[in-house]
Amino acid sequence: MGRRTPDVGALVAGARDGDPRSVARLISLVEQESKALREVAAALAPHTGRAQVLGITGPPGVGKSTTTTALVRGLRRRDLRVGVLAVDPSSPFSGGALLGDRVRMGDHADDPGVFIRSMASRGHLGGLSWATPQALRVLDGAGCDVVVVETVGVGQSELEVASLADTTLVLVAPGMGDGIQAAKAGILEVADVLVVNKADREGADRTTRELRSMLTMAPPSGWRPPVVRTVASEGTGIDDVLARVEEHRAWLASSGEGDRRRRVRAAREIEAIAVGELRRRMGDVGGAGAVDALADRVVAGECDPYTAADELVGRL
Ligand SMILES: Nc1nc2c(ncn2[C@@H]2O[C@H](COP(=O)(O)OP(=O)(O)OP(=O)(O)O)[C@@H](O)[C@H]2O)c(=O)[nH]1
Ligand SMILES: [Mg+2]
Repeated sequence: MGRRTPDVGALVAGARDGDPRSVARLISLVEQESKALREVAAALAPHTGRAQVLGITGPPGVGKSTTTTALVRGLRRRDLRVGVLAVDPSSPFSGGALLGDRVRMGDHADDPGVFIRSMASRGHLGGLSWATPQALRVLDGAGCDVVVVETVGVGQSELEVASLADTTLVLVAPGMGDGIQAAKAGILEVADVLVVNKADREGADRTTRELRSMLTMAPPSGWRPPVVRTVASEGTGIDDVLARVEEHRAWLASSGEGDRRRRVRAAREIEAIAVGELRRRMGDVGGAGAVDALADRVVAGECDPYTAADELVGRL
């Protein structure tokens, strides 16, 4: 990476005009943890807060990418501008596109109303917690009405995506990682809309029934996640999903839950940036050597780890 300072003003203006290169460049600045990010964030701030963020999660192979593509098509038919962030927490930063991403790119390559971007977040302190919200801000500021965040791979990120989204879709398929499994993994708790995808397969009825029976109790929040069946590969049921998403959006607005979620989201974002900054400063305090010297004392029993930590924090 060169020392060339990006013209943030021009990039933000370009992004607001819907120039895909400017959007891509700004997201690259996020990936590279560019020093210009503060300026980018400040320039974007007045233009953010409009986009509706849809999180998509579920076990590997359930049809997340296929569903995302179908949703994008449905949203474009409604004349909405759409951003897609495919986040892969398991691979290192590539800055390039993931395979599925390239496939989908082809689908919408000539459509100026769609921005698609992959981000690999391994290697980032805090993973999704730090970089993804900043990329979301770029897409939001670029005028996307809806941003779909899709996670690739498994693990913690399945749950993390929910903390970024206004509305979280949890995908389940019959026969694989079905209802009970999903319940065990805790992903039902983060679902605002449950999607039984691959409804063309045997067992879809059973899975749907199971899920519905698990969700009979209305949660204290007052929103009971609907269960929708789809065949994403054929686009079947996607309009139904979008209708449920729209209902959820209306409920978020009328119940105050939407504002609450956004406040929690902003608080996490601030914390993630602050923690990153503290780590950086900790590195600056005499480098890693400072921690090593304290570690020696803890090993030798001369000092306990709390006292050592206090000492380190005191130097910041
Ligand atoms: N029969 C059937 N196959 C589907 C359906 N939706 C997706 N598939 C297929 O299921 C496979 C996996 O779909 P993906 O969309 O890549 O699933 P994913 O959840 O994104 O997978 P990972 O990113 O690897 O976790 C592909 O071969 C799809 O064509 C469906 O509704 N019915
Ligand atoms: Mg996928």
